[in-house]
Amino acid sequence: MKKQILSGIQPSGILTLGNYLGALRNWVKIQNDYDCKFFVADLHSITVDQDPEQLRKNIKSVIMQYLACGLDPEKNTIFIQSHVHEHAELGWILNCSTYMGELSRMTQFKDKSKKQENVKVGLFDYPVLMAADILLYDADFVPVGQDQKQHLEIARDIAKRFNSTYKKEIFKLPEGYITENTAKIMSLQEPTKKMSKSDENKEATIFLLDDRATVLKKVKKAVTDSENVIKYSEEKPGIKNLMNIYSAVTDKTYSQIEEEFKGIGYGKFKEDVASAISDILDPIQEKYNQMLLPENDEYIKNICKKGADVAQKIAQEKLKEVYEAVGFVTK
Ligand code: ATP
Ligand code: LTN
Repeated sequence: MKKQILSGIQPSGILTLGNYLGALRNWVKIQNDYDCKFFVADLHSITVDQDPEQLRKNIKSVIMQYLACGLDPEKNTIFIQSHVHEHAELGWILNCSTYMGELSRMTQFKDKSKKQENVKVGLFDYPVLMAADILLYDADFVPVGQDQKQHLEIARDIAKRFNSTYKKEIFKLPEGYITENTAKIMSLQEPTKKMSKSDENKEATIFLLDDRATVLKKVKKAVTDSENVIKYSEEKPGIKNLMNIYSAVTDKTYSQIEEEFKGIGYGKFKEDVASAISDILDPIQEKYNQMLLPENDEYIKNICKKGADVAQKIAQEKLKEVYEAVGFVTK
C-alpha cells in the first residue's frame, strides 16, 4: 500500500513562485511514489474577503495551474474542497476538540488579522478546517511550505486529543513534507517577509503567469544591498533570496553560484536570475494557455468531478466513524 499524501492551495489569486517552489513542484516530484490527493482550498480562501466572480475564476484557474505545472490527473485525485462537504462537517466536530488558547497562538492568524478591518471567526478557525482536510484522508505526509508547519502541529495535537478522548485510533498523525531550501521564498520587496499571492504590492511577487518582461522588471527592482557582491549570507536577505531562487531553478549550489558571479555585479546576476525563472515558467504558461481553450472546459470539469467522487467516498467513511465515536445516532 502506498503512503497517503494530501495538500491544497487557496484560490486567493494567481499562484506564486513561492507556491510553486515551496509546494507544487514537490507534489509533481512525488506523484508517482505516493497515493496523492490535491485540492483547491476554496473554503479556506473566504476567511478573508473575496469577490465572488473573481473567486469563481480563481478556483478554475488554480486547477489549470496544477495541471500546467505537471500534476497528472490520471495518477492523482484532484478536487475542489467545497465539492466534498465532509470537510466542513468534520471541521465542526474538530472545533469541539480544539482550545481557543492553541488557536490564539497561530502566527498566520496574528499576521493576517492585523491586515483586516473586521477579523472573521473563520480566519481564527482556519487551522481546524485544515486539520479536518488532512485527517479525513489519513494523510501520512503533507507537502507544504515552512509557513504551514505550525498548522500541521496543531492538526497532530487535535488528532491526538480526539483519539484519546474517544479512546479509539480514529485519526492518523500526519507528518510534514517540507523541502528546507525552498520552504520559504521571500518577498522581492521586503526580503525578510514571505512571498505571498495576496501581497498588495505586486512588485514583491513573481506569479506563475508573469511573462519574461515582467519577471525581469520585478527581479531588477528586487531589494538588495549596496555591496554588489554575490555571497550567501544571513546579513544579505535580498541576495540570499535571489540565490536561493536561482539555486532552486538551476540546481546549482550556493558556492557554484558565488563562483559563477565572482567579480560580476548585481545587474548581470539579476538578469540571469530572471531568465532562469522564466525558463521554468515558459512551459508552464504554454500548457496553461492550452488549457484555457474552451474545448478543454469539459475536460477540466470532469477531472474535478471524478476527483471529488473519489475523495468523497473516503471522506464519508471517515466521517461515519467519527459520528459514531462522538455518540451521534444513525438515520
Ligand atoms: P495567501 O497570500 O492567500 O495567504 P499564499 O501565497 O501565502 O496565499 P497559500 O495558499 O497559503 O499561499 O499556500 C499554498 C502553499 O504554498 C502552502 O504549502 C504554503 O506553505 C506554500 N507557500 C506559500 N508561500 C510560500 C513561499 N513564499 N515560499 C514557500 N512556500 C510557500
Ligand atoms: N493552509 C494551507 C492551505 C491548506 C492545506 C490544507 C495545505 C488548506 N488545507 C491541508 C495542506 C493540507 C495554506 O497553504 N495556506
